[in-house]
Amino acid sequence: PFLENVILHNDFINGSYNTTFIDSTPELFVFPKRHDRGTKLLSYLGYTTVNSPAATGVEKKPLYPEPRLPEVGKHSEFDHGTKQLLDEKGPEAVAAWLKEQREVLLTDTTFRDAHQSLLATRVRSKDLYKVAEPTAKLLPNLFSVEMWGGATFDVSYRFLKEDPWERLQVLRKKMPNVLFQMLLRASNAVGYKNYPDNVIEDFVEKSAEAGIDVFRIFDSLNWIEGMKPAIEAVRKQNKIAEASICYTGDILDPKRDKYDLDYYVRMAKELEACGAHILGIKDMAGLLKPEAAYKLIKALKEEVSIPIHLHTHDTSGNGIMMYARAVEAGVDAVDVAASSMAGNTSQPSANSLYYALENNDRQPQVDIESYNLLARYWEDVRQYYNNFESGMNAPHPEVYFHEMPGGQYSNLQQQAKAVGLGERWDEVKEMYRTVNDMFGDVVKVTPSSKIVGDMALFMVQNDLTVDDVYEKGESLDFPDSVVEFFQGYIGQPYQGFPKQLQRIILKGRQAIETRPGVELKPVNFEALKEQLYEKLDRQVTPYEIISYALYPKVFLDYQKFVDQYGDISVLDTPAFLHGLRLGEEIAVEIEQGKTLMVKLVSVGEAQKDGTRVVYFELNGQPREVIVRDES
Ligand code: 3PY
Ligand code: ZN
Repeated sequence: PFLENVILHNDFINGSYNTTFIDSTPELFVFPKRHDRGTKLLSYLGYTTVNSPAATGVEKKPLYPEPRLPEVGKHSEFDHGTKQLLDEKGPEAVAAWLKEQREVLLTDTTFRDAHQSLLATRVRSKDLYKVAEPTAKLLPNLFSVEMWGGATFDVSYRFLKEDPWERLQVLRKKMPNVLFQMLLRASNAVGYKNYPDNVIEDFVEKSAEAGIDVFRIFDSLNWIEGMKPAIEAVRKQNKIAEASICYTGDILDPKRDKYDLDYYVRMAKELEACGAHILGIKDMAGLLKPEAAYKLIKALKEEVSIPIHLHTHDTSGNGIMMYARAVEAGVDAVDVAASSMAGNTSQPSANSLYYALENNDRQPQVDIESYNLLARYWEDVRQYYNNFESGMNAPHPEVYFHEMPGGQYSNLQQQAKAVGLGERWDEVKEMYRTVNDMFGDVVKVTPSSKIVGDMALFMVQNDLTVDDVYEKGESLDFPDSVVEFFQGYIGQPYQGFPKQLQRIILKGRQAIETRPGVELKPVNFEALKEQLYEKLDRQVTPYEIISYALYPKVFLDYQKFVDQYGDISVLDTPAFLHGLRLGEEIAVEIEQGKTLMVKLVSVGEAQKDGTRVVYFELNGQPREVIVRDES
């Protein structure tokens, strides 16, 4: 829906095209099936209305106030920001500039990690688009906005039924002045397994082209070998490679000496040598305590010459205090979220950090009144997503025990509920720690964290103890992700695998010690293009090809959904999640200047075949759709 097609292209209109035109601009040959968008939309709304908890009387569709959006008022233009610096001077200049600044710079994660960590990544593009321009105009001094990558790619297709590339491209237009940052899981891209090197290279190239400037690259086992192709690919695009250390354990606890200060300093130096422009410290679970942060940052500032960017999750409630110590030790930038989307499993609050550093010469230089107004918008929007909240309403220092990443907490909780373990969540958390110790104390971040989570669920579900695994392992059917992990398919953990457990889990299967990307056959993009053409019966874009390469099933399911229901990203979030109330009328702008008025008139009785007729008015005309009642 986002790309124009050929008949609108100037070269086509002017007749100045030749036979390479199809090959060089395939995106122009994508003809959206325009017919009957109204019916498709009604089918979706009918289905959602009948099957949402609101319709079944389990709960009522709430009434939401219009989110309070700040006025941009005097800001008719966008002030120049870090994006202009990168475009004009390149990544080295941005790194040098960052290091020179006296104040601590901020990355705002509200558009990505904050909602990944609080709301299971469910915030929709529509809610981001509304606040994008105000954010860019009111906060032009941010170092960057983290708005893509991590789980957002998969969740867009899978649950939101949106195209993640479109999100990136639209936001880029609305926010032209601030660096865009994404989280890249190195050789796992935005997925849960290693991909062939040429997939990583192509994905980075497309992401850069669509608008990403800063790539925070990490490997889920801190295995630098696995990060090299991604670092190379980013450098090749002349974008910023923020190569990151994942922080785990506790450098001040002599009993946790696997990951000590030396380990992190060594890794930092290696990443600098690999061509990192910025050193990221990714404290994905929020385990870095204030005094440890001071010691770590002090040591790293002495040992590496690139700027240091610190990321944490405020799960324990100690985030602001930790940042204050890191700022004292000289950290160059930190990750924060708008206050109403901060705290707990999310990042520490930007607004609170601002006040915490008042009268400190490193206080961030942002307009706090604007930031407070932006937080009001998010306070309202967050209500929409109430069903995805984790229920963690207070500081959770227990994280120092289970060590679960902030971005995983609410997702694993959903996963546990889905397999009937909702009531045994405490046991799952305990088991998560037990599995970590069994696996030899591993770095836990996507996808290694998911593997630890899968094993924990498996053990709780089957009432297995550690001894059971060792004694009955031969007869147990371990989760695929666990088997693949012990085969070395996501890389090599620091100090290797626990050998006995590896033998039990692999049951004679071979393990590799080389980088999986070297073993995997490069993807033939031309062949994929043909395959997709066959399946979708239309020309496909390069973005669609790489999405298909990363997530074949998820991508095709999304296409099937769009065929059936059309582009539902145009719906407001309450309608998307709950459908309509009886008698409710909404305006849906299906494209610029074209609005449909949709009113729910009544819902018919359930039929023997499990369907219901749902009666609407579409632009004042009666229309009905038959939907399956699965409630
Ligand atoms: C992700 O990989 O999605 C993460 O947020 C890891 O912390
Ligand atoms: Zn994070």
